[in-house]
Amino acid sequence: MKKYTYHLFALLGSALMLTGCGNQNGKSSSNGALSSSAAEKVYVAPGEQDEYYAFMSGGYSGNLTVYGLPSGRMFKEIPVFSQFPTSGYGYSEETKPMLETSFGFVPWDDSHHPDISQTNGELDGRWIFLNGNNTPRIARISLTTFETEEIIEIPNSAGNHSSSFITENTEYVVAGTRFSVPVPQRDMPIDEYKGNFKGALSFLSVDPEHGHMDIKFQLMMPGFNYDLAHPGRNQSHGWFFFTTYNTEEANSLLEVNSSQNDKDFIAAINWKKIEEYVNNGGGTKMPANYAHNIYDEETHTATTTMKKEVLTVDPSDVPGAVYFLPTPKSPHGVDVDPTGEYIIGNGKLSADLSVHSFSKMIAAIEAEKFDGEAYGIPILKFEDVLGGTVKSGGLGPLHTEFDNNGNAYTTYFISSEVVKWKVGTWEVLDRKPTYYSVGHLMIPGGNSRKPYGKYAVVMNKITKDRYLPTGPELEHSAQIYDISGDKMELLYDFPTHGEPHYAAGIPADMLASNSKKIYRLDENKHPDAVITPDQARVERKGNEVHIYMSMIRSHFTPDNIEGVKVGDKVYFHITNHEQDFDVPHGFAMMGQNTSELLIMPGQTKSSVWEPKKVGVWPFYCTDFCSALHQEMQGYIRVSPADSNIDLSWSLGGD
Ligand code: RUQ
Ligand code: CUA
Repeated sequence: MKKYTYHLFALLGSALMLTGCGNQNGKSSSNGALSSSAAEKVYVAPGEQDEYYAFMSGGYSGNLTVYGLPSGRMFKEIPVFSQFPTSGYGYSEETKPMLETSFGFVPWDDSHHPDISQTNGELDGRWIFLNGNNTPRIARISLTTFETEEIIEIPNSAGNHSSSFITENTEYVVAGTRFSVPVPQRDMPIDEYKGNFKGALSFLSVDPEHGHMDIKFQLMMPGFNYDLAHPGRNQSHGWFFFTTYNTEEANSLLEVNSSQNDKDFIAAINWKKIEEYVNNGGGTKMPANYAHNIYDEETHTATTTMKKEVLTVDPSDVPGAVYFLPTPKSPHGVDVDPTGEYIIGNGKLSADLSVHSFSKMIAAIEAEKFDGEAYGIPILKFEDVLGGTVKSGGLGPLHTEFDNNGNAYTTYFISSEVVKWKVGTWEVLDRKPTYYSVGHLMIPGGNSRKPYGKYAVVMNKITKDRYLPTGPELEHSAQIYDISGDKMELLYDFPTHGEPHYAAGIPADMLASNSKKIYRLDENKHPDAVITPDQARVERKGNEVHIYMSMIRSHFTPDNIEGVKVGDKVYFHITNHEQDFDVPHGFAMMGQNTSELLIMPGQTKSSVWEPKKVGVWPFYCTDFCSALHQEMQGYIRVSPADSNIDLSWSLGGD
């Protein structure tokens, strides 16, 4: 039996390769079919601007990229979980703490799901959240500075994948574990997984004013894999839905062993009920160790606090808070429609799409119509909660988003297509091929109460022949469809950096006018800032040398420094005195074992240099800032460790 199933999956795998990439005959149909109006629809003339921002997760780049829609032009890469030499993020002394964890400095992660903050279920444009999958973390990025402002580590979690999704008023950002693990972590045989590992679903409260995150509670669920999540909205606000797979609790060869059960579950969590329980003193405080890193915009500096405790909740202690909805085998995405009534959970190996009904779920709960329980959690009956089935003929449904006309759009990985269907009638309205093997899709506002519609961006896992070849590695590919008419129209392909799993889109006018232009020098509270050039100086403290420097077009103050010795630890503290938009200066020191610093107008950044060789070593500005950018340079004289050259500094001989 085992062998048989194994072969079945091997077969399915090769079918996937065939159908996934078999659409390549599309070369003529995919290109030739495009009308000239498609070109017009994505053409943003020189000097004009895009209609939407799209924030694409950077996957294994650990970062977040910012694109314009409909043009598909990339505007920026925002460093989040990865060191980023382009700006010095994670290299500068101020930002190194952002990447601290309980495992020490972790300069990389795998980010999957950006989600924009909401008020009353609508995008509000304040922050965007992003998950770190590998070393479980959640980041909050400001949508005024487009900088990462906060990262919190998630204890008791592993493979932080069903994250980072937010509730209707940004009450919580939710982080679920993909891999269940021993809680607390301990040395134990792997094959004792079943019944002993736990799946932590973490609810992080978000301070409404500053956005600061805090783990309010962790729900300790059975040891399944919690793959994706989405909040309820409107009538289902107060609930959160998580897909599970591996309800078999297998610990090896999951491609076979976790596909034994005909149905897995969507876990429905009444977080309001648990919140109330916790607010009344419920839950168990558990020792933990996790990093909370906050970047302060006034001091331009991040600090790390190690937190020592987390509040855990056992679902069986809060009756009525957690239920399981049977869902066809190994579901991946779970998506809730704008009305909050329908919960779409997809068996990712199936052809049909089952849709759960929230009101039927509530009715079944009230009637106590259960079909047994799992670890004390009641299981509802599939038929009792089934709202409808989309019979589409596609294969491998993954993710669904919604437009503003009551339609849903589902991606099918195995048959490489996106299928449009009507919410409520379950009728398939249209289908279009994707090139190739689509994962998520994104419609601006498409996971809120108020989708903006107009465009759908699908994110493909395989790129193949879409662009000129660039060696074995190709960037992933996104495709934009016009969804304003009855039929979807493919408009454009554009490459995306890293692997964009999910994305979030928002109308440009909600962000553009709030985008920060400079940091005001008179508000700079960095303790090592040089606010006026006469504060520039060099100080020695034992073998530490601190250089307090300013920069403005087109010189550093000071630019000649002597008296530094081999064995010293030299700190550069550099303040950019520009107060004009779009005039950063860079700083790079020859032989320094770190990246450049890219310093924004009014900002202070620091880095360390341990000179190893005697000589006169140059530094320079890395960002072409004026006609005399090449003149923006300086020298540091490094003398032997035992030299008695006095410390001195100057600019233009003074
Ligand atoms: S996903 S594998 Cu959101 Cu479909 Cu990460
Ligand atoms: Cu400053 Cu180039």
